[in-house]
Amino acid sequence: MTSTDMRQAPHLDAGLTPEDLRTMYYYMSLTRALEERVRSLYLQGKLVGGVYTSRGQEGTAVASAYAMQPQDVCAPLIRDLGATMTRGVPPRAVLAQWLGRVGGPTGGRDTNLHFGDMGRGILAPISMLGATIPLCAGVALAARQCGRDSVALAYVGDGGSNTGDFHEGMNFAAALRLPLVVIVENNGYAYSTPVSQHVAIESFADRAVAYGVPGWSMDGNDVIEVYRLTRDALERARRGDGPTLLEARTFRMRGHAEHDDASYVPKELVAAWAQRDPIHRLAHYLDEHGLWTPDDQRTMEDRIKRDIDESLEWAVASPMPDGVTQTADIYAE
Ligand SMILES: Cc1ncc(C[n+]2csc(CCOP(=O)(O)OP(=O)(O)O)c2C)c(N)n1
Ligand SMILES: [Mg+2]
Repeated sequence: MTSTDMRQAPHLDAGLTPEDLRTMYYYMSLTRALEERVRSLYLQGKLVGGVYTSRGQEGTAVASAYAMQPQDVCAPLIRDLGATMTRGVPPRAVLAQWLGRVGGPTGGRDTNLHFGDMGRGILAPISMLGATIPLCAGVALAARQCGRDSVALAYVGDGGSNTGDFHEGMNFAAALRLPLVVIVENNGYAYSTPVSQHVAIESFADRAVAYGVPGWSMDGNDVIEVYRLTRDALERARRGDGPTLLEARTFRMRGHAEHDDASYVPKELVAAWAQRDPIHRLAHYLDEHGLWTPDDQRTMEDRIKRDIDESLEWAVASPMPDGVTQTADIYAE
């Protein structure tokens, strides 16, 4: 037996079953396929507003959400649709939301950006970047005060982690040892500004020392690593050891949004990251370890396509809001 044979496969070390890996693959692939469909609707002029996608970052969103417990609360941003869907929001709700239809979670009063699902522990994104860190610190404080066994998980971009809110929220949560996990998604850019031009640190995990909490950097395109470290951070928080700051090293494979051709991103950099695509990597891992068959993959891809086709048909059939409901849920009766 060689030393390679004697090592346990990484998914076994992380406590993941083949079924877990296939489920994560499903949600990553569903996220990408749905965003591709949305992009095509945008190009046809069938939806209004910007189209922001998470292409290349699905591994971080899906694997971190997969590590959460149902009673946990998360605050996904625009690159975290995979987390929203892994927590159970169905494609039809997402598509109706993007199309501004009554059937969407906000009843057609917004399009893509600001919807959550409190029943599934998903806070709606806030446009002011960094604001979800103190918000999630508050959610964590409330959980502790109410005796709930729940952890708050906030996602933030590399750019968003430079805001005052981020530092205040982190420090507050650390001082009170609140059950909070923060994932900084270092995707190389904040709009058109490369990371090397907006911070002087090597790793966003290094910031943790300033708050007195652990900081762990992970390969954001390796679902097994993201799952394992997020789960460990959630467990630390759950047993009362306080916050953890995680950095996910990943890459934004498209422009900031579809109106941005990202011509400022060097082509070689995109090509290098394409080699590390999280979906292809997991497919390769499943092949290599014999954890699925070509038929399993085909069946899954067919199911995703059918599901998106049917969801889109349902969303298109859902009416636009009539205007009368515009102020609903805004003012107290
Ligand atoms: C406090 C604040 N400043 C600026 C903006 C404008 N803005 C929206 S997205 C964005 C870039 C965000 O970059 P990053 O946090 O790295 O997230 P990414 O888009 O890469 O996921 C900026 C500057 C904002 N929404 N909020
Ligand atoms: Mg970024």
